[in-house]
Amino acid sequence: MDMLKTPFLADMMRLSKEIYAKGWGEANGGNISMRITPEEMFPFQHCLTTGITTKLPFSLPELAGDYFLVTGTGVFYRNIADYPHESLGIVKISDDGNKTTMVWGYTSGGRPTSELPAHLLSHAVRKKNSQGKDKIVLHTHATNLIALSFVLPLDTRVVTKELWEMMSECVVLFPDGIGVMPWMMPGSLEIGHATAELMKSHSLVMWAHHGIFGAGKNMDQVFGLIETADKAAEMLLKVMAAGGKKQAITPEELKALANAFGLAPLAGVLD
Ligand code: 2HA
Ligand code: ZN
Repeated sequence: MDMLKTPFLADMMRLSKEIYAKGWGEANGGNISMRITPEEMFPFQHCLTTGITTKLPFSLPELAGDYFLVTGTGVFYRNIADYPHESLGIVKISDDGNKTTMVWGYTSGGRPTSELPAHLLSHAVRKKNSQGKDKIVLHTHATNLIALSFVLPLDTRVVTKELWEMMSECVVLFPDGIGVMPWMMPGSLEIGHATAELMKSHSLVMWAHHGIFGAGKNMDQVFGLIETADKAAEMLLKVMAAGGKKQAITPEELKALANAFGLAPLAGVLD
């Protein structure tokens, strides 16, 4: 079977088009990674080769042997579906967890995204936290969330409460809130470690004045999570522009809503 026909590649190509259509992936902005287990990759072993091995600046034994389908550096979201072999690639993590080997894609001299540290460090955290369910890390330049990072205090609990208040879905889709971090150097090891630290307790992490990181079990879920948070941010910006809130869903109502879904909202937001 051709690698392009696998559900991994099909999902990646479909969602990258949607991200571009949303206006969240201008030029080479944003990147995606998908964890593929050795068992899931087994039927496609014949499609793999052994390419360049690169040492990682950290060791992630929790990801040893896993495969990652990752967008290439400099790749434009709008071109991924038309040029998948050039735009995408698969790397395998070594048995000691501190090297990657390219095993598919990245033709024309490509290599994984500059944000690979943030992706792999986040995957390690989310894999552990979700007992292996979380497979996707998606970074995109979600317009309204970026705009919001200029007008709200850069505080996890403040931003979380403002978004939850905008519509009922928010507390249900991200009861663990949105982790907020200041602007940091894109592609650096520091931004990677800071993101992964927040991913221990939040499935969404806001990179102030830059974009959003989301994690979850599949592409549709993570896309939906970011789409919902960005819509809430869009409404909040409209409400601010219209003169500010006159009323909103109350903390008691938000608690009751989370309770109705058996969810525990992030502590310290509604008290
Ligand atoms: O790949 O989005 O954060 C371009 C970026 C860096
Ligand atoms: Zn970015």
